[in-house]
Amino acid sequence: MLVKEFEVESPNVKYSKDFIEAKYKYETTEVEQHEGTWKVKPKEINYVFRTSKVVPKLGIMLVGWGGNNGSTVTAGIIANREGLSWKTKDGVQHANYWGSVTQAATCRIGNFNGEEVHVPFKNILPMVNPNDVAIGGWDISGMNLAESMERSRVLDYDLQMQLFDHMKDMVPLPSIYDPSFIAANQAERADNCIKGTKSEQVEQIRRDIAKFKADNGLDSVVVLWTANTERYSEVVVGLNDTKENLERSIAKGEAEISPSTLFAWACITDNVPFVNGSPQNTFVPGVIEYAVSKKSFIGGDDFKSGQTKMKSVLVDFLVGAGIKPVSIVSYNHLGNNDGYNLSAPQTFRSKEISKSNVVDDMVQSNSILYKDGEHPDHIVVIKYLPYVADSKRAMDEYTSEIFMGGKNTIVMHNTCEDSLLAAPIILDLCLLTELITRIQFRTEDEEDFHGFHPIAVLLSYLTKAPLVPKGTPIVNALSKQRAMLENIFRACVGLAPENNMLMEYK
Ligand code: NAI
Ligand code: DG6
Repeated sequence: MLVKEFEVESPNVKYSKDFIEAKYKYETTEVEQHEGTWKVKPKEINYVFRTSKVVPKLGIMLVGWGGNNGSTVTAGIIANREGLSWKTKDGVQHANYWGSVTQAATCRIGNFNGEEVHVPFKNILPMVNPNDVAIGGWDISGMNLAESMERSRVLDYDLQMQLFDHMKDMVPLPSIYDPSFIAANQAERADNCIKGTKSEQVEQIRRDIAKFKADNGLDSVVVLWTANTERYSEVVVGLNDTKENLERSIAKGEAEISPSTLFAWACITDNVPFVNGSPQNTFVPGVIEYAVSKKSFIGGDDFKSGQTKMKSVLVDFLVGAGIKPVSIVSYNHLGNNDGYNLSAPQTFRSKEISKSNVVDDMVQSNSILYKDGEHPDHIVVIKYLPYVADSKRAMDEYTSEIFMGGKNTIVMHNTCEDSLLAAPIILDLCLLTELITRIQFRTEDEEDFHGFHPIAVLLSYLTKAPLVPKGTPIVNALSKQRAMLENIFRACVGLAPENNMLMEYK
């Protein structure tokens, strides 16, 4: 059963005009070692969560707006807003937000007369409706969004025809182009670039955001990088290792400061949340230090859409079942501009890193199966094949050691338009980022409320290589990432975590 709206009735939860305030008992454990014995001590911490109910008028600005993801997410929002339907060879299709955890997934909130009751994820806390967002952004290609949509070859023709007039006047703002960071083959589309020094480019991005906000009467803006994958920047002491050094390097126009780092710097300067949907190390130490000092949200890296999502489910299942994956071979071919850019070794390397580190926490969680330092063989191959366009093929082979020396090999073949997987993730990242800016909390010992850490770990479910503050465990397992998101939202309305114990029926 699906209920759309609910209110929690509890002495611990207060709803006022502007806030939902919930007292919440967080139960955890402390592990200690005393003279060779381990003690595990249950511990309770009392929190108060306060969520603003005032949903802002939100703007989303995409870097790489004219790309496959950018044009697809824009088309999807307009199609939903306008309630469009279109004909396909399989019948009439209606616009939807499938693939978005906030818009198309549910959470269990209880049981009514023996029937499980669920609520849309988006209705646990007040969230921006994606149909209401203003969308804009930058691209080094000046093509308008209607033609970009055509160039992408992602959406059905009949839908494209209906969207054309809505999108033909949407033209990306000029962007920061630095050929040394992306593949040389991208030069042919770079006709819309900001001139000037690195400092002038940063100032231009800040002006663009301020103008977009003013022109559209927005309360807040989230900026998200869905532009081409860059190569890694070198991290060098004195160059980008601290906030001060990075600031000086931007002022000096140092060559090793990437366009994505300049975007992040501009956003942090004005406390505009910035999310990185690509794998490169935009968040060099100097950026992280700046974001933390300004309490400005940053999140990333690299959308987790298909193959990696499966991996973070499958390896978690195998290792959690006491089965030992020993070989993981992940092969991809795709024919879109992302694949073209990734055909250069330096940009491929960024993607290889983010696709390869995703099983580490699961392997480390089970030293019955894996000796210290032992790891499955894991290889990632990406090939550019123009004919298949955005319809990426991902083939995976997982070999595991099982009972009594046996071997088990699982093979998967996934075919899907990559941008149709990424577009709802882009929406979720922006909507969730906005929401976490409205949540404040304190422990019962603290006087003042404060926000979450500026490194937005709550976005981990949506990213391949979650960015976390130093010292925070990196969680890659998809079910744990989703549980973190859901349970923190439940805490904000005073509900216990979903524990699946079902004691009522035992
Ligand atoms: P795309 O190549 O179609 O779009 C990227 C756009 O960025 C292009 O229009 C390009 O002109 C523009 N661009 C390049 N450098 C720029 C800059 N400095 N400033 C502004 N615009 C710039 O690629 P697509 O398929 O949209 O993917 C975008 C990014 O998302 C890629 O880095 C890709 O690896 C990443 N990604 C995509 C996933 C998917 O499922 N589609 C999943 C995970 C990550
Ligand atoms: C080749 O794999 C192209 C990449 O951009 C991926 O399609 C993208 O990163 C999605 O990866 P995954 O592993 O989440 O499917």
